[in-house]
Amino acid sequence: MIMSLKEQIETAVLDFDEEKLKEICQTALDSKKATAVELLRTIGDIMKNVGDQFENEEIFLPELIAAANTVKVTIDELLDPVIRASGEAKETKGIVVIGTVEGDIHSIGKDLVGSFLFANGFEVHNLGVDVSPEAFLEKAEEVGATIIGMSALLSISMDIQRKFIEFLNKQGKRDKYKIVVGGAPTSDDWAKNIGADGWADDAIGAVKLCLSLVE
Ligand code: B1M
Repeated sequence: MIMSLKEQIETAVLDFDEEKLKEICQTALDSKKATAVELLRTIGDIMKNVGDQFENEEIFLPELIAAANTVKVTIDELLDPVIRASGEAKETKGIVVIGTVEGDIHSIGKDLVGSFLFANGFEVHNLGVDVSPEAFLEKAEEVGATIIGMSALLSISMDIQRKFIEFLNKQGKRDKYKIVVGGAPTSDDWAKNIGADGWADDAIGAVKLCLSLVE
């Protein structure tokens, strides 16, 4: 039986086979079967399914960690560099500083958003995970950011998004930046409540939102 590209990727992720996943993605890129952005989107969909399996107790924490580590290698070592190289010559639409908030180490969705923004012409500074309000502001000031994007995947860490906006207000710097928030427990209402400039449900929504904010 011939497996579709998505099935091949899914099998490699569920087998935690880092080398195989990288090889499948490299072959798909070389043969122009898929672009790096399409591969990223597919990996994102698969991780959502993996998350559902975890929630339904079909798989357990060690497997979840292994799947997440497997996709991270391909994203960091193959897809992100390809996307970055393809975007080098583009004119910058805006400068985005993005990270996952303090106390939270979920990186996959945030990286997806960062890569999509980059692929759509933004200069992106990805601060990684567990980023303090001070570190967000310091980087934003250093690079002259237009937008600060905060990701939060935990109900307990999303409050840091609110605290960051408070912190910016106290520093007298709130009006200097557009603040975008996202992550599974957040919502449009939450973004409005905390005084953010926008919320996006997924990476494509984040691109649309950021484009609208810089227009
Ligand atoms: Co954790 N985790 N996790 N986890 N994890 C969740 C989030 C959880 C919902 C699972 C569950 O229990 N049902 C739950 C949170 C519950 C809650 O608080 N509401 C949870 C928990 C509890 C935990 C731990 C506490 C578990 C433990 O140790 N007991 C622990 C926390 C550690 C910490 O952060 N301090 C933990 C750890 C981990 C792993 C390390 C195993 C791993 C992360 C590995 C990594 O990222 N490198 C992990 C994973 C993989 C998940 C799930 C299964 C999947 C997350 C993911 O990657 N999704 C997740 C369950 C789920 O989401 N169904 C879960 C795929 C990704 C493409 O989607 O991240 O939603 P997502 O990003 C989307 C959108 O949200 C949006 O766009 C992205 C792309 O479409 N988006 C933005 C995200 N950021 C955005 C920013 C924007 C705009 C849009 O603008 C700036």
